[in-house]
Amino acid sequence: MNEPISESVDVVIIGAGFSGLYSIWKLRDQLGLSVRAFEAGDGVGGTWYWNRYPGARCDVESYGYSFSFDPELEQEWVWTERFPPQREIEAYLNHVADRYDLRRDLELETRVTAATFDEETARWTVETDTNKTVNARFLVTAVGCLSKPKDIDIEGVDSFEGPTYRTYEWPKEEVDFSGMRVAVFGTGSTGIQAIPEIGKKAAHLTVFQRTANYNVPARNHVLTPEEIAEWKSNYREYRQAAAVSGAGVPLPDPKPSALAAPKEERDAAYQYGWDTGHIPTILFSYADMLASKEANETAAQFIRDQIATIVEDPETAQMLTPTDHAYGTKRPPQGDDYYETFNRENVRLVDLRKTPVERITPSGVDTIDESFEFDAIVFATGFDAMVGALNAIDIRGRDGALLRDVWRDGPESYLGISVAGFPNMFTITGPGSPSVFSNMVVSIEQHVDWIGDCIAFLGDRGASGIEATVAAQDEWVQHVREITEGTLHTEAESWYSGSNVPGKPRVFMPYIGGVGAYRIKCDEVAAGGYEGFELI
Ligand code: NA7
Repeated sequence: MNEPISESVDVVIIGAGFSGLYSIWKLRDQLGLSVRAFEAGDGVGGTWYWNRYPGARCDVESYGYSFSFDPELEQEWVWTERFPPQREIEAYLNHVADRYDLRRDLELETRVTAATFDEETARWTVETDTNKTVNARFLVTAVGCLSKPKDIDIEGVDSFEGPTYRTYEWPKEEVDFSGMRVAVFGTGSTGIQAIPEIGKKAAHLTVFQRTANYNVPARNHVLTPEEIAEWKSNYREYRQAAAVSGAGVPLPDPKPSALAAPKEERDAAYQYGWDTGHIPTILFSYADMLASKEANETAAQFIRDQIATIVEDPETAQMLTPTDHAYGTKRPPQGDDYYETFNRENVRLVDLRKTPVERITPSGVDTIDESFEFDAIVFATGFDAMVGALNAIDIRGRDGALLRDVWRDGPESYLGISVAGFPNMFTITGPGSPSVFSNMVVSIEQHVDWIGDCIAFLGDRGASGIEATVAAQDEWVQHVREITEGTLHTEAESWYSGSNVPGKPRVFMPYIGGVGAYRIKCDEVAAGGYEGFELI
């Protein structure tokens, strides 16, 4: 900490995506606090600033994937498609930043490198890569759950002489793949969205698949004026239902058991989901879907049957058919024209389980039995999810303890919003909260509102801060673990549990108890005078 303090504020906010922008508004304009927000990108948007790859789109419906805090905002903004494309979400967040004059307290192109808690003053000192040092009473991390890309663990990756693209850091200018031989690595949600778009443009596309995935079509479409009017006339009711729902999206209650249901009923539910792009009809129609392998298998087999129907070449169809994990235990992707893309003459699938990659070469890719030549390579290989962006910052709490050391064996938090030993720090959608198991915007608003109430409470009490107790944190961690145990999630290789990153501890990180139940718990904690916390 060599630089002199350049500014002293009530709150430093790290990030300017949905959570950072809403935090500025809430804490500054509603609570009257002084705030300073930092954002590494040169624009606002967070996830939706960085992930501008072809086909990038949210899989929550646009009218639901938006702020609810201002009814005027929701009435004036027009979403044009059922599932919003990246460019429209980025435009929306720019509109929000301008409409509420959020930029005046935001510094772009500025990465927070360190944050240190001073026990004497109960304040944080925050340092940036622009040599700014800001002193703040509260630290709010709004860094996103999927914002630190995982390292590309393929030998020779730097030797390739053509252009390489990471979906997470896609150039702002359009990348023209026409006439090119392109490789794509990765068939998660990102690859599944990008592959059909790249397949349409490239002279030839080779998809290197490690794990076959269950994709359900999105059935995206341009919204009609009638559909838009319908959303807007029911918006308030929708918001209320979303806030108390399981996943931040209002859904009918699931029926008890897929196994108990007659096959015709089950298949009709799955077919409806497949035909309409209403993915919850497949994943959440039965309560035992993620609890019983046999129940899950009914949906998994339904999707496998669709793949066999769509994909013309039987060998390719077989390679695309997932058999090694239950449906929904990896983040279920949703995208249009994915399986159909493999019927194109210019698209080829390579199964890395059968023929692993040996290395990337200056001119392409060598698998154990073939050399491929490429003009460009695209990596859609995923993220160091939930903790990567937090661990990338030197966050030091009491006794100089580094957060990433404290979390060496996996993240532990109280309610996913607070960490014992790190007073006055709030982690929006942190590990241990519903976060990625929900409509992120709903969970972000709930967290930021809770933080605002908590800071107001501290003001009323004249307290200088708040800290989770170890006992409350242990109990919460235990609860998060218990509700995951006995589900199929514990068996799967997934970024939910860190298994996609070599060496990362295997801990299932999100809270799967549901947005509504979680909100009740957080409200009870607050109503009880912030039970499980100590005031400092
Ligand atoms: P994911 O879901 O982690 O997908 C990454 C994909 O990349 C997945 O198919 C991986 O296979 C594959 N991968 C990763 N490393 C390699 C290597 N070394 N070689 C070949 N293939 C590899 O990330 P996404 O970006 O698609 O999605 C992240 C979330 O963003 C998404 O779920 C939404 O919430 C938004 P694997 O399955 O590990 O075998």
